Amino acid sequence: MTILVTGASAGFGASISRTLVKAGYQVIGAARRQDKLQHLSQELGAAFLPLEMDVTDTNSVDQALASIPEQWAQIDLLVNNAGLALGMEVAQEANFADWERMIHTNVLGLTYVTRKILPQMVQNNKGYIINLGSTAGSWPYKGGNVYGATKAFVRQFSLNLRTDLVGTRIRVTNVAPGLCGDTEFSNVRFRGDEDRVQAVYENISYLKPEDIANTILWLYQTPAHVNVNHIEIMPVSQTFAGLSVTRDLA
Ligand code: 8X3
Repeated sequence: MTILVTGASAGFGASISRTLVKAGYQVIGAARRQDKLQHLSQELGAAFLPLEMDVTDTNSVDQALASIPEQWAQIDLLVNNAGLALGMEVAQEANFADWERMIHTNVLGLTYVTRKILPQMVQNNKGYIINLGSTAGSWPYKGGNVYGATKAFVRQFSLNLRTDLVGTRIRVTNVAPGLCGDTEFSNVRFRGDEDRVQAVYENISYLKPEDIANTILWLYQTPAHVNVNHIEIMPVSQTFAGLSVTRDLA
């Protein structure tokens, strides 16, 4: 039984791959950056198969999936982890190219990989799809505009998948993490602006990638009759802000 993790070269994806290999599973780690995947491959050994794949390029996904060796080809768990946030400007000032790239990766990339893998799972009447959503998909925040909307898509797509899969044994979960550090998330979002990145995590006990990886391991190991539809995880240091009201706005 094989697990396919997208965005495996760093952050959540690398941690999920590590945790699942250590738990005894065989993991295909898909990503664009081959140098990083090779490092992970050296670390994890024969139970890890690095796979060059750009989820935003349908040809790349097709070729990558077609190149999986026979003994790895039966995907039992797909972890749709590849995704990113770009920028935090308010909508009226945001860079449209950033919006396009987030939609392309977080929405189109995730749906394309899912559409490719799902028929095999349905044919076997067995499989599990775990999508990486975000608290940003449920809780709006300033500057979250399109990033949050892509993650709301991921949450609803996960629920709708389960609806289509009625009568099958295929499980689907949306995993929605809140503030998490020790990943490239904020470096990518703020384009390497170290001061802004550090400000996000200053004096905060944030979630670690291992927290998410352990959640995914737990989900995968729940009994076959259990389906967790949606799981949201925040660090204790984070909670809700409530609605905002502007006074004297006639
Ligand atoms: C990560 C959580 O709050 O940075 O998706 O959007 S947040």
